Amino acid sequence: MFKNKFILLLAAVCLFGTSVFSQKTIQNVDGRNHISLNGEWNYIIDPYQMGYLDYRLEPFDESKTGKGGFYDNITNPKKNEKVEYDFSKGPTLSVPGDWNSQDLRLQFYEGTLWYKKDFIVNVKDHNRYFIHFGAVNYESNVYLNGKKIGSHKGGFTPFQFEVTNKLEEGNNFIVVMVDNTRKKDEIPTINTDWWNYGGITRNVTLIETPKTFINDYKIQLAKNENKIIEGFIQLDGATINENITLAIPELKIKKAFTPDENGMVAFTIPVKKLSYWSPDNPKLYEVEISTENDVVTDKIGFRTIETVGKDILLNNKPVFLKGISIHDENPLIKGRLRSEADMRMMLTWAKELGCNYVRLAHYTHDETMLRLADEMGLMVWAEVPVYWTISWENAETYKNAENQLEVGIQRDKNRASIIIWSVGNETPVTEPRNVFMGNLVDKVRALDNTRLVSAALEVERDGYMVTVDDPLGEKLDLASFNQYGGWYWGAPKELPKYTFDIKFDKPVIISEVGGGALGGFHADDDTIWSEEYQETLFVNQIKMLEKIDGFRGMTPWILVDFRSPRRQNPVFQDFWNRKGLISNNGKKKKAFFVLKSYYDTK
Ligand code: GCB
Repeated sequence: MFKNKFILLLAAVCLFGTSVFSQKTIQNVDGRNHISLNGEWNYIIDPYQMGYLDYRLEPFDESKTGKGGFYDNITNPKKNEKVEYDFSKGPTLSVPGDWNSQDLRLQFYEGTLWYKKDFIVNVKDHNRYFIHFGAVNYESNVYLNGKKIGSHKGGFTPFQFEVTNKLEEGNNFIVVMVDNTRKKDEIPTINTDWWNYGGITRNVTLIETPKTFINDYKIQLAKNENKIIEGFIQLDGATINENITLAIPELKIKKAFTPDENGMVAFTIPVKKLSYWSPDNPKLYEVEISTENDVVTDKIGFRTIETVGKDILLNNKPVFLKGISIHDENPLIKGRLRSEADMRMMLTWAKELGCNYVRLAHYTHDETMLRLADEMGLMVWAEVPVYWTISWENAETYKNAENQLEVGIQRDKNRASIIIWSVGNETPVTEPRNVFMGNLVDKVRALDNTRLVSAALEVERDGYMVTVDDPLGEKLDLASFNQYGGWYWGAPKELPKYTFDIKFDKPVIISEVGGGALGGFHADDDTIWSEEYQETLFVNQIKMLEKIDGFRGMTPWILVDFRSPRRQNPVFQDFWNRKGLISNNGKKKKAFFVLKSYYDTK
């Protein structure tokens, strides 16, 4: 009996897709008709989940108690009615934006917080509506006009809920319960070297589409083919046999297609002459996809990327990756990047450093960041937060990691800037980990065969010999690893004595290298935390790395100082990781110029 019920439940879950992981989201949200739900949202800090659980820790069930949670958003209680919350009289937070940087009480907060926003819609019967979140860290329950519309977990990937027939004409309100409690079995796990910024950190958008609309598309060069554009277009809706037109006017491409019974069209289009996307020529073509009722435009670049022996070839030419690592954080506000201007600031600093490449560590960054990288000519290493020591043997944890990877690839597959998908960072070599990460590599290859797959591995040391021999390396396209000579091991001046034994005949990419310095602190170059120490570390690193056979690029750690609860030295750190080449005040440290002059001549 119980078993039958369980099977039924399982079937229901599959049928109605109540998974808390992200579903495929609409491609190119900004390219759709939409209303932004960004702006000021009222909030309630709720460390005991008062707005969700009764005193027996059961979720409120209005049908039994007549009393609901904060999602009811009661605003004008009757004179004898006891209501112990009121969004409308409470303070507000800016969305997008983490909560930690907006209210001093929340700087270290990890727990539950409720958001509420009123909005007005003129509902059109012939359209469909979706509420789309760019990212919410970490778990969320979303309610529209007092009714739950869905849940989600994963702090850096987008998700959406269809709200057709659920919106009211005129006034509506949305309530989001967010919980950023760290948990061992999640992705990431409890231990990270970055701030656990909570809240609705990215855009919230109400998307309006026709009944049948262009849901998704991929338009890229085929694997290692520089004269064939390949991809698909996917419709969603009742009349998925609508004809589709794909136009790239500058290339004189205009093709009409009839989709199959699933609303899908797969195509290959030969092209004669293309201006290839590269850092020197970040050419993007205007692309237009249309049906009888819908039209979406995008800007898309075309390039090839592959490895041959120890070389990386971009558009068939060897390229050296002059990079820097970047977190999604604006040091000037001590919070997540909130706007296109914030993101442009970061990438402009990378350009000033002479970069042609960035590592967007250690999780999926904002879609706008990738669009800017496309526009500004920066190649990108994109990553999932499979970081340090996670629960390798938990099947749910794996599902979560795979979902975050898949949703990131699904969202950004049209960005020419992305050349590498990374499946994780500094994970310890054990059999369960090799299986877990090996499966992620296979997943990436199944989803996208046009880009390189990598991970930031670790090194082993014996005297002056540094070895890279992680078995996962066999499955990757690059010999990519973090090494902290001059900081976590060895003195900066000794670095040129080290040699590397790398067991893979692949391009060598140093995914992290660096050391800390407090901006403005000057001393001799043997004094740790001084700018001079960091400067000498970089001078000698470069000497050491240049000797490595197959050295094809690097992303030193890191562009700017960033916040971390693990960095507690009150004089030199004060909750900042000081490995930035730029200080938290935006001032360039001496090492910035060492790396810049190296990149300028490379
Ligand atoms: C690493 C991690 C990075 C840390 C960095 C450090 O290897 O990948 O997330 O922030 O070291 O500063 O220790």
